[in-house]
Amino acid sequence: MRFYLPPIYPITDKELAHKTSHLAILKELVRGGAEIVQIRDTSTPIRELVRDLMECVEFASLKGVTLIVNDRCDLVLSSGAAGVHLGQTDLPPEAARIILGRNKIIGFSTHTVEQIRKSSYLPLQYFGFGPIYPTRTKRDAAPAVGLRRLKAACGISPIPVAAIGGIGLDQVREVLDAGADSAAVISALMTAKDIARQMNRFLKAARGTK
Ligand code: 3NM
Repeated sequence: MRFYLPPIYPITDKELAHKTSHLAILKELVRGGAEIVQIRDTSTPIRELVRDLMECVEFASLKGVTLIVNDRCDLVLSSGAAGVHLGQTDLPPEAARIILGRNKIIGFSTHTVEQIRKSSYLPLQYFGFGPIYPTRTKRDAAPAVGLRRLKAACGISPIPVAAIGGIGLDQVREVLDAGADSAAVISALMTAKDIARQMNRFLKAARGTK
């Protein structure tokens, strides 16, 4: 499967964005130029989430945007999303691959260089690696790993790496310069007054033209 990981990887959070649907956030992100979006939700009742997700998938396919769902392979299949992002304590990637088949994207969170080394043989399209900086968005986040470890992780990874955790506009260039293919961002996008404009600023920062 061909997979391109764009330089900015936005992740939705309805609470931080003060929005009632992921669709509303997705529309803003796409207006700002997003090419990939992860829908992340740990609290919405499943039936409401499924409805929202169906609309997100329809919108994303209309716009040619890659839609990834956090954690839930069942929701990926039922909605027709492009793939799933898995954490270390979610369904193992091998099991997810059996469920999803060959044509879905699977991303996998890692927090140490050793985890990347041990996961190199897995059927994945990209790694998440972090948190690079301290973050308050994920309650059970691992200790911050910093740029030196990010560089080491990118150096040994056979697949693209999305750096995550505490990344704001001022950190984008340094994580990309350390070797990351992408900067994944939650709070610095979701808490912006104008999410579309902020998305655009992040893309400009990635290009070094902010
Ligand atoms: N995963 P923010 S850090 C969802 O280290 C998530 O795997 C992480 O949010 C990891 O951009 C994180 O607001 C939170 O710091 C990222």
